[in-house]
Amino acid sequence: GSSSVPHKTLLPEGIRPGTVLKIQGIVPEKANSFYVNLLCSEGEDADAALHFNPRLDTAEVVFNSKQRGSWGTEERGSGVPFRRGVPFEVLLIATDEGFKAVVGNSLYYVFDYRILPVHVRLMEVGGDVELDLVKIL
Ligand code: PGZ
Repeated sequence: GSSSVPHKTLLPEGIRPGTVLKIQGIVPEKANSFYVNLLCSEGEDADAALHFNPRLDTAEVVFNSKQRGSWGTEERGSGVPFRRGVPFEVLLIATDEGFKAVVGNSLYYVFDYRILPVHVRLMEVGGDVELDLVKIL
């Protein structure tokens, strides 16, 4: 697996309901946390339409947005469908109502839009993760 993170994918046309962002990788044995950010611009203080943040150290998966440099209200899925040392597949699907996070074969969470997907310009995957595949469908 290619392990260079952060991994950035430009989305110059934005994304729209129906867009599927597919991420396959392995959570390293010593992982604390990793993230997938859907950002509205390049650069340090970009707004985030979605911050998806599995935390192995605290056994939670945090969802949030960031606007004008400030995090919004955190949401959490129930359970942690990731394990250290185990491969995973995440699909982040833009739907009419929000971002669906599918982990493996199960719908894990729906994060209602705070920033519409048309504004997304960049997907960034980083933190403690070994990436095998990132694909826009
Ligand atoms: O901003 C991040 C972040 C940035 C870069 C990297 C490589 C990893 C994580 N994480 C945020 C984000 O998960 C946010 C979602 O609501 O929650 C905050 S903590 C409330 C995360 O901040 P971080 O960097 O994990 O901890 C910040 C911090 C530092 C000292 C004391 C919190 C408390």
